[in-house]
Amino acid sequence: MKFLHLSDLHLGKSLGEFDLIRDQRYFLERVLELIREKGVDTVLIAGDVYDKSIPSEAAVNLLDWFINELAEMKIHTFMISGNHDSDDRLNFGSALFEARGIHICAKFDGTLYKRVVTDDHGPVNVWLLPFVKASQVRHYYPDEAINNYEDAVRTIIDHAGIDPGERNVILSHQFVAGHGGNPKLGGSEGMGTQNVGTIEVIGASCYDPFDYAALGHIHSPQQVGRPEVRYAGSPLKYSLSEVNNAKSLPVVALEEKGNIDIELVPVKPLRDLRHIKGPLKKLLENVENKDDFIYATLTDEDIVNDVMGIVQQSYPNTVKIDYDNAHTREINDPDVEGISANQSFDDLVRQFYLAMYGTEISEEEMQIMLDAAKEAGVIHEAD
Ligand SMILES: [Mn+2]
Repeated sequence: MKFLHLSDLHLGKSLGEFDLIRDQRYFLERVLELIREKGVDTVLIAGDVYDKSIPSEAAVNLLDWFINELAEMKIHTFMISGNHDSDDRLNFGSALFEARGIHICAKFDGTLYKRVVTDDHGPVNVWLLPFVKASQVRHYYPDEAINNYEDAVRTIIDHAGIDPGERNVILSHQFVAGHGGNPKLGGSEGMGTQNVGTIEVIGASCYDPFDYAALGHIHSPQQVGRPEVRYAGSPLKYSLSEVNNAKSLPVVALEEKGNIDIELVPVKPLRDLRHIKGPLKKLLENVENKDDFIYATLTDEDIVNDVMGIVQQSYPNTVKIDYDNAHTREINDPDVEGISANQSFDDLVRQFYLAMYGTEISEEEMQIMLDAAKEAGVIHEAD
């Protein structure tokens, strides 16, 4: 079996005001090329197929086209839902699609869904676990102690009756951490930082029974623990924080039990997302790949009027412009000299306000600060 691992397609997503559907179509065309080139027979899509629970028409059309192409090419395709997908909508037609080798499992019904693919070395069990919350799993296993997401996933896997002597592959969309700590986030996962290090984190050892775990959820491609427990990552840079995040696709040859080879194939986007930095004049001197998405940081000391309009004449797909100059550095790194430990709360607030706004704080605003500080326990009535 030779499979290609995809995840977090987020079909229908935009970057700032720019629609990415052309870029996503381009990516999926490259996937089809890669399938032919590498002799891939199976495609795994590990959730967040769509960007929204009610996807756009363009996104639905794109997925429709893609799975039709896969079916025509007789590629076994396995797909689960992620936290961005609507379970019911993604599940549409799944019973009918089975007959054409398109296996969609978007709704958790209490059991781990299994399909068997046979190759020259015998059967490969492909297990599909759509995104689940602990509460959903508790409903099916009322007698198990399920206090967090790890308990939930372990319970499902423990009840699946996995034969460790056979070859087993799982698709799962969860927040998985290795022994070394949490995975490196891409930045466009769309989850709050409060999720990191809490009940949603699942230890990579949950996936020990599997020869390969095709994970989705984290947008930065990486292995978690061992190389065979892996996030494919999103196909495109979906946020400015991913500007230096090189995307790749795992192409995995699963031979007989214990013999697995993972090749990471770099992905070249239709339009890259790049960060450029320098004085405006210099940045616009040598314009390269003008259709790329641009995040520009200007080092000019003076603010330029209608700077977006000016930059977009050279780079029409400019997403964001900010400044790095003496003024912004002062705001980001205020001068803390001249503050001493025995200054009163009032004095510190007055000083800070003056530094930020260049004017004295009003008595009314001061009172709001004092009330808030008392409520937060920063100062006490007697202070
Ligand atoms: Mn995602």
